Amino acid sequence: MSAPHDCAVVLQNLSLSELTALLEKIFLRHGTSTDVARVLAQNCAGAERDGAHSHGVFRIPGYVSTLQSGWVNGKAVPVVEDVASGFVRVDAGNGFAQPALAAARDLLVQKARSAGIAVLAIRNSHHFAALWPDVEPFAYEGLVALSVVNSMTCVVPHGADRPLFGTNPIAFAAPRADGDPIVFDLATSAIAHGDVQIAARNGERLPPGMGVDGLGQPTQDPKAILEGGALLPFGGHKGSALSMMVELLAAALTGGNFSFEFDWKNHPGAKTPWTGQLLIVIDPSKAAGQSFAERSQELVRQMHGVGLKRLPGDRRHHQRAKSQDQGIALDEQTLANLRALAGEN
Ligand code: NDP
Ligand code: PYC
Repeated sequence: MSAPHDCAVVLQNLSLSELTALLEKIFLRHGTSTDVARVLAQNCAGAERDGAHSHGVFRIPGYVSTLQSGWVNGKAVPVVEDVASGFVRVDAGNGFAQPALAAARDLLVQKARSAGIAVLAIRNSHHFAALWPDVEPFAYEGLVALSVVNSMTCVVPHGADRPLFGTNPIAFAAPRADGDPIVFDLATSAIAHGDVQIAARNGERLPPGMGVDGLGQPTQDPKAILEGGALLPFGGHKGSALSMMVELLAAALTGGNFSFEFDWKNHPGAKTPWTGQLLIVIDPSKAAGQSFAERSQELVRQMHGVGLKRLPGDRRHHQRAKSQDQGIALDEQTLANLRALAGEN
């Protein structure tokens, strides 16, 4: 959606609340309920603020075309079921996963604090966003959280000939005593599909080992991957095993679709995978010994002690601080496109 940032590009800075309000207007105008618009706008604006560009405003045209195609229900009301002392289920009603999480969140936290651990299984849901926003807030509340979501068939399992898995990210968040939570969020493919689209748009080649063309031959051309080719898992058989685990946890365990089980060809413009999502939340105050947050702080101290300069999540937090200080920079064309989608010009 954005123009490449060269010297001819004029940037405009928006506050988080300005960008959120603009995105909310777009979602509402394209058929979501007010609750869904609020949740998705906050998610997407937060990703842009943190420099998570593959899942920030770049995704807005995809959300809009998906809503227009009738593939997703933008007004779905999630149905939350309290099924066991440590297990919550949500049927997202063919709506987005984030409002389903929001609807079940209080019950999930209550269960995690009383039982020490709780699972949230979301099915019949669409996840088109970064995964870290789903786990990071738990760590700010002193909880440990892990989430997985499957996506759409575009990754060849290690040793196979054809794609089957989704890009299937895993996100983890843990509190620490003296700093922002420890958070990582990674696709189990060698590169996220969104980054392949951005590389194709910018006319860039990919590093080797990311994907194959339509004949199954290695390629560094993002267009060849997008047009009939496929991605590879990261780390060969290891990433492939993790991607398989994500399919099992996010789909088989939730009652959602595997990445290969839905067919959107009768909905031109549909971009959001119709799958499932699993969250596991742990209350570390139930653990033995010194406080978990002190222990995780010690681990960070030791990692820095052996020369580590950058933890996962550090880049986002630096960008977040910069955005809070200077505003969220969008190029003029991107902003004009967003305003047009919001019906502002
Ligand atoms: P990256 O490879 O960019 O980053 C993965 C993780 O590693 C991040 O936590 C990142 O931290 C960290 N990291 C990156 N470089 C370093 C480094 N040099 N040292 C230490 N840590 C580092 O992410 P992906 O491309 O794998 O995924 C991008 C996004 O795509 C994710 O948010 C993911 O959730 C999303 N996605 C969503 C899907 C969906 O179905 N909804 C499907 C697939 C992906 P930092 O953030 O600080 O850079
Ligand atoms: O970047 O791989 C990706 C992705 C899939 C669904 C949403 N994002």
